[in-house]
Amino acid sequence: MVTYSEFLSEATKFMRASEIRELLKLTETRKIISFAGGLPDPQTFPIKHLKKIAKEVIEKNGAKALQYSPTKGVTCYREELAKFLSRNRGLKVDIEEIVVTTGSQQALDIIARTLINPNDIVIVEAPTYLAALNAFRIQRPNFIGIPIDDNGMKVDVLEDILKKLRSEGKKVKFLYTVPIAQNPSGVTLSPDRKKRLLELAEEYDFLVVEDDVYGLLVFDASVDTTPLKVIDKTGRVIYVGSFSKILSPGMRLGHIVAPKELADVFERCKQALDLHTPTLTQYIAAEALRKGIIEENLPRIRELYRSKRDVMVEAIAENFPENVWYTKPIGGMFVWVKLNMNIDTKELLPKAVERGVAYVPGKAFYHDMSGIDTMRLNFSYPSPKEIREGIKILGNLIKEVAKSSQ
Ligand code: PMP
Ligand code: G9A
Repeated sequence: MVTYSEFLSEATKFMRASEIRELLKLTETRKIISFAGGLPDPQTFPIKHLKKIAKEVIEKNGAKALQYSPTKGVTCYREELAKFLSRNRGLKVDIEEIVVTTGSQQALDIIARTLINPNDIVIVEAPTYLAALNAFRIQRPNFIGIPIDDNGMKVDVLEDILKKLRSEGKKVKFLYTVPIAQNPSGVTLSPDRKKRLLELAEEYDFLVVEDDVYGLLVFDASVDTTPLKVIDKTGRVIYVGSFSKILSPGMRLGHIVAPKELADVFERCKQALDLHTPTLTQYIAAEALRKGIIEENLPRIRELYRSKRDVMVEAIAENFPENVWYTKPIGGMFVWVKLNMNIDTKELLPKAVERGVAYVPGKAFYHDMSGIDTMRLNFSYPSPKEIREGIKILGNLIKEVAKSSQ
């Protein structure tokens, strides 16, 4: 008998199972209304276009598209990506500042590996994207969480913490933020706070990792969606993007945009991880970008998600107890709920699943596993009918449990 645990590295102790991925196994095998994983609605995939492009790419460019390719990414794809980011996010970048990653999840892993030493201070929103916490955690940072409100991270609280850290002789390595339509809460950082955040980064000398995966999924045209990287004048922002939410997550196309000196370090790190992101998907995406397919599709995706958000928010207002607090996101894929009662949403989950509904308990989105009475509800994947049904089931369950615990 081999005792495998004796052979495992120290690092494995810090590898947490992702609640989202574990729930995905459950929702894939059971007939259930899933408000759990942040899956795009498959209706948004431009299947017809991609079928045609994939065929053309293999026929005309097969020798290159099926070959190994550079670690930073296929040149023609990075060129198209740079143009796309300029047109849609106002970013002016040289292709040497771009590292194409295997999903933006890999970007977070690369950033963790190249920037974090054990015990370094990493600041995150509380709550924040749980798989970012899991990627960072393996490098053993000390997390500090900053609370959020309807205008995103509370920058005044951040400032107080930075002052205190400085008085203790401590420095922050980087701050990770999802400024627009945040995962999990759906809130968006206000323009004043963006400006102040960058001033603080300068004053206290830390880097900012901007995760912009929902930056183009905003339904309310009046909201300012300027990336921090566009406002940044001093090169402190490392920008992370992805085509998972606006093209296809299965293609696994993410990217980091950073000053060349850093991009070169990220490239070295990626060489050891997977040599490069699949060449074929980069060729297909380059052609999709050239043909303007994503831009053509975006208004339709936004409208679809806006209408699903409306259905969810209305259903919550109708079916959940009155003192529950929930966000009304201007974009993205999630509504965040705080029950404001003595209910542990992790304990509630098996009961919800028994009744045919899944969600992600909020705890895992907190660096310190607080937020016991919170939950994240995805509205992009379920149909409007399922949203109405599922929220009703969940609302009734919450009311029952609240009553029985009184
Ligand atoms: N960042 C955030 C904030 C996300 O929500 C996600 C996916 N849910 C990712 C990164 C990773 O996405 P991908 O690897 O598919 O680009
Ligand atoms: O399937 C995944 O793990 C990606 C989704 C992320 C999320 O639900 O936040």
